[in-house]
Amino acid sequence: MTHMTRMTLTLLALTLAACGGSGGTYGGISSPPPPPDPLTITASSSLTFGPSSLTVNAGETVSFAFGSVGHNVFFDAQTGAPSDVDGVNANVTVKRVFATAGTYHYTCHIHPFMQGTVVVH
Ligand SMILES: [Cu+2]
Repeated sequence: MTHMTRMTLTLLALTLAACGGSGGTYGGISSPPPPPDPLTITASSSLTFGPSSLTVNAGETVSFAFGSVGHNVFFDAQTGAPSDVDGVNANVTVKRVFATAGTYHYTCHIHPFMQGTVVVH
């Protein structure tokens, strides 16, 4: 074997090694995580309901998510309004179904300046 031949074989071996492992697939397409439930009103420790106005479709369920500070939800007396979330609610999520189209204003009686609206189409 000549010097040149040995050189060529060495380069060929290196080239093959560098290519090793290529051609693999990228695996399955991972699906994105599900979006957070958009029908949630969060009663925050900064004493606000967010979003202050939430629009839903009739028959949909809205989650009222209460954080570390206790709150409640009292709807203005109105036909079609769901039942109030009375008492002091902290670190809990309470669901209410809005079955009837309308605009429902509510207030936290612990913090009367905490108010919000659910608009039902
Ligand atoms: Cu409150």
